[in-house]
Amino acid sequence: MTGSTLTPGLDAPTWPEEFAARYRAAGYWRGETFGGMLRERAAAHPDRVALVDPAPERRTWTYRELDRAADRLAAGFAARGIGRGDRVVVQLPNRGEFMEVVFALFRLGALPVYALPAHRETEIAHFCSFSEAVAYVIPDVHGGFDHRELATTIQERTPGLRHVFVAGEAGAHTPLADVPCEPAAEPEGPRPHELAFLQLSGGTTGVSKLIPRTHDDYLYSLRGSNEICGVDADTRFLVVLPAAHNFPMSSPGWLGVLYAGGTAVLCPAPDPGTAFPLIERERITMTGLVPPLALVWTDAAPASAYDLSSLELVLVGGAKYSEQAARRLEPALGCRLMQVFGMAEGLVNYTRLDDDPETVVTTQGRPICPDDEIRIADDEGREVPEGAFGHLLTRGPYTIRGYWRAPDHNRTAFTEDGFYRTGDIVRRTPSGHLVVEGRAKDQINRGGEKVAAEEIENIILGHPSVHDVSLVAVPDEFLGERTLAYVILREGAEPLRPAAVKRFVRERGVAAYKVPDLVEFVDTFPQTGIGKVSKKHQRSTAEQR
Ligand code: OOB
Repeated sequence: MTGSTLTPGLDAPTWPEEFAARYRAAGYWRGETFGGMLRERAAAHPDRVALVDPAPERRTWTYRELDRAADRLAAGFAARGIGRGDRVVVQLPNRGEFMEVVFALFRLGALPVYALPAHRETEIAHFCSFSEAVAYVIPDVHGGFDHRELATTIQERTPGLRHVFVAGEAGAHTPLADVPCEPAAEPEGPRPHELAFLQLSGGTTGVSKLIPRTHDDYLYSLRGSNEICGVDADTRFLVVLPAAHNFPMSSPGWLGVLYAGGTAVLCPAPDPGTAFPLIERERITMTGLVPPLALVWTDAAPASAYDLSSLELVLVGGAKYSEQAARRLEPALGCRLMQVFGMAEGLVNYTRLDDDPETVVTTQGRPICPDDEIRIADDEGREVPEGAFGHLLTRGPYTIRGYWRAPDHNRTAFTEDGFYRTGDIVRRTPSGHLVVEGRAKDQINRGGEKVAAEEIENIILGHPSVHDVSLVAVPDEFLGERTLAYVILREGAEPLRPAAVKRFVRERGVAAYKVPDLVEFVDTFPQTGIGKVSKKHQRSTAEQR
């Protein structure tokens, strides 16, 4: 049996022992943990700057300071009963507290559940209740939104949520600043093969799935990414995208940079007006962007008065980057481009620094690891001829074997022999690079932000005037795709305006990027041969509008 084994305590299928042994023997899994990694770096170069949080006043953490902050915060969390295996929903923006909190949790073996700052009541309530979280960590106010009020509502709905910690003015909750205390003894901490955190899936179903990543597997993906991207102790990485997302975290991201002993600089907002002065002031060498942002930077850079000459490499990924846009980046920003096609479930592909320029602008890269197994299959699961396109399936040393506590979903999302069905349609070039041609999953990729159609359809179906709804992607020059909700009203229902549908979704408390961009009322949906809604047909109708 080459499928997967369910290990007690992990709450998810994991790699069968024969694979685990192979990955250890190959040197991918080295028995390190995140807590141990920070401890080692702090011992090796205590005074090097690990983190810079430039706003509102510039704060820095040396490796020694970050290590110590993590220890003290871990001791404070432990004193409040938080320990190994406990889940803690972390919803912090790009601020230094984010890294202090997650390293404190790593040290205890407690599992951060990474929420995005944009998430609202519906998502957070699900993460807290589904993960049976014992604590929730928030900023006070971020982007004009008061997270403390949301936390109060969530706590009322989730009896098991014992603590709310607030970075800033705490109101009715516990100030995060009050938590740290002197550690009495070293916590026992997690084992390398155990879970480090739960990442969120882009999702194709009604609710996001949780992705269980281990210390061993994630640390390997950092090491592999660092080698490919040339990350070392001199790298100064600007964290532009939300730090909780897998791309800015690990491709190579702030965790990769900390692994290498470099410096991560936290960017409070992604616009050139905020980022360019920081690149100049902090002598940034590397960053990662989603395609729409790369476009904005490409347009803004030539006329910018800021000195961007320290930039060596910009990674672009999360959604398809058009070839035309890709060709413009290097001349405009005066640095190298690398495309990255990754997923929080594991597999990450990069173009390489020694690839020829055509490969860099026309492909989405090749896998990190020689033991990343790639299968490109037709609808029946048969491998397609070399160079033809098909469904991408993958298995390897840092790709999960199953979602957390989701046995039913796992049966369809993974093959019996443990391959993850990515839902992406790709082809492989003779050099082994992948080109993303499309998507089979029912998801809209809104400039890197993923919207599961079913999640939003379920919400709109709750409207008393709505009989049926279908959410599809429409092409968009800037975002790549936007969302369009086709709505059939109930017979005799009051006519609705598109704005009322959008407001209804917003008021249910979801991230703003999930509110439909467009709403159209129709009488019927096109059907497939067996009577299902034909989204393919709807997408092509939408394209011709
Ligand atoms: C990254 O991770 P997720 O989990 O938010 O989304 C994964 C999905 C992929 O399955 C694919 O559908 C899409 O996002 N995607 C791309 C892409 N990169 C991701 N589609 C086309 N071209 C690309 N370059 O988005 C993510 C995780 C780690 C590194 C980079 C991106």
